[in-house]
Amino acid sequence: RCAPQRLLWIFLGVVVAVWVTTVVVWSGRWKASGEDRDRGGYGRAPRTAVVRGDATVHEPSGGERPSEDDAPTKRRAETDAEEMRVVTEAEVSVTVPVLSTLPSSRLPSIATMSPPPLSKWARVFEDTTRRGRVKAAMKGAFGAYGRLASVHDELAPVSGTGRDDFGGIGATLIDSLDTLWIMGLRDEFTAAVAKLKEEDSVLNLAARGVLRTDVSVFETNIRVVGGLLSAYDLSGDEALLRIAEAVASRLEPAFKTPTGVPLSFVNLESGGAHTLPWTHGGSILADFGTMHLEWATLSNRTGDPKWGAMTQGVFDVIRRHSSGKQGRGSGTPAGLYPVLMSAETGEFTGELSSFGALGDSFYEYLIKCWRSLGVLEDRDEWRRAFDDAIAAMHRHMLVDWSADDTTGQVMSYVAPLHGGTRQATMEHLTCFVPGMLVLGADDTTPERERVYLDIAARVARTCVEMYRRQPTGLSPDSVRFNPGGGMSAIDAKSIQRPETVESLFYLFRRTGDETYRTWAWEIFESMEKHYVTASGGWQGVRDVRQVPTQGDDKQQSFLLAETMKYLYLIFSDGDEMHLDRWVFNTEAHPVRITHGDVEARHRRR
Ligand code: DMJ
Repeated sequence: RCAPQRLLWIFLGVVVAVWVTTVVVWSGRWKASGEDRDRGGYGRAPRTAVVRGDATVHEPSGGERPSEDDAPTKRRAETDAEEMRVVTEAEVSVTVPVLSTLPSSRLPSIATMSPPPLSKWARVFEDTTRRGRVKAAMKGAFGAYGRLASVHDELAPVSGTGRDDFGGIGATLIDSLDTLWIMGLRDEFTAAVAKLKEEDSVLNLAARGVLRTDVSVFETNIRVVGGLLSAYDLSGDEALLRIAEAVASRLEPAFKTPTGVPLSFVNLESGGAHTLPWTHGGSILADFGTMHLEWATLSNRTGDPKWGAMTQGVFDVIRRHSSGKQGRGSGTPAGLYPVLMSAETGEFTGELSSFGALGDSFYEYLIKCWRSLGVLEDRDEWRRAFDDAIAAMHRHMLVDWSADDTTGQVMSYVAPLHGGTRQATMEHLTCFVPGMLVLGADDTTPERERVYLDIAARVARTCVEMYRRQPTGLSPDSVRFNPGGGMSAIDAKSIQRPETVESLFYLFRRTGDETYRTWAWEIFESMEKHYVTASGGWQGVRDVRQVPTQGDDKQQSFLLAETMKYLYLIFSDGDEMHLDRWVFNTEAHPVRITHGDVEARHRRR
């Protein structure tokens, strides 16, 4: 009897439900598109990001280039209770900057970042006091350079003059830019950029090819091209990108070899290129193998594919010619590479393979390019080359030589191989290895992750020990490991190198273990005690075994680019230069991680 009435009520209920749903959906869409316009109107769709309980997703908001100082929008997972949870984000994408002034044929289309990888970084917070001390040290060192050696490559802080060991192109000024920016020293940054941009600045002369000087292709790439790219990514000043491209074009003649593998030095004016006499015509692995991060980034930012194509070509030669030489002939185990190569034939030469001088940053760039370059040509090959190298290093080079009395922590070192024979030595340069392994431990199998982090901790402990065993608290440049757990200096100088504090920075960001900060602080205090001179500039120490110390009257440009920066960042909040957003080149110049298809579309034909 009541059926018609009940049907009418059901019908009215459905109509009301449909109406309410429509209103809710449309008002949501209107609101989202309004927010999108407010961000600069790139029309990106809202996305959903999955956030681990301990992770922070903090991509910068929309259309403008964000800066670390601008307090980017941080969206924290509100509770650690859940292991994983889903967070709806209006947008988690970043626009790769493009130059609107470039001819349209060279413009890459806008590439969109994928959601950031689910890295396992610890949540760490700023230590304001210590960070402030590092910043003050940077101010002192940079101020002395500016007063006494401005636009020279480096400062001689005791003589009060400049030195030009990198071709006289103002290496320290360029190397310092991003450190100044990150530390919030914006007046100094602005003044430095203005000086570099002057029509007749040494950098502009170098970029125009009117400076008749030979420069190292590697050093100019990591310091100048890398430094300018980083300053561009941080500040958005397009002039810096243009100068970086012009400098790269002065390095380009070094690549004009039968294989496309560059020679080590090039004349900025004539383009004449050569190798170092002691290499007997060989190019150096750590030189030609440490360029792709910068040159692929240059292609990405300018839209000109040729830079990345040239250095991808070098990787192709390395892979093509390595298999024949590994495991036989040179005595280099499969997975590792001799440190010299003929640019004529592409054949590896020499007997040394090493994670120290001549080899180091080649291995570092395998993992950094894999992790950071978005669509990387032969991407799996880069990762495989890295994992193979670490497996070979583990098997043939890694030695446990002692253990910490208190904690029981095993200490290991990474030895170089001569003709396949392991040497009981390690250079301070090799102390970058733990940091590299922390990056390699991300986004891999649980087993590899465990092994990489374990080796990283063991090698880092040795590097710290290299400092602790000296009366100065400074590490020798290279050491020998003696039977019975002893260590002696081979090269006793200490020249403000960054590698140990660099690794402590990565380990701290990954684990949140305060021990790494404590060790970094010990090192900083030793450095400050022995390096600072009356002028405020810093100098190296000739023999770390002797107190009082004798200085070397040289303030390294990498002190300002690397050592100061990593020390500052280890005492910073984990969101500052977050490692899911930035990759540091081998001179510690951060460039924004690019995900997307720009490189793929502009790939060499
Ligand atoms: C820096 O110039 C770079 O880190 C390079 O890769 C090798 N090491 C020096 C500083 O020690």
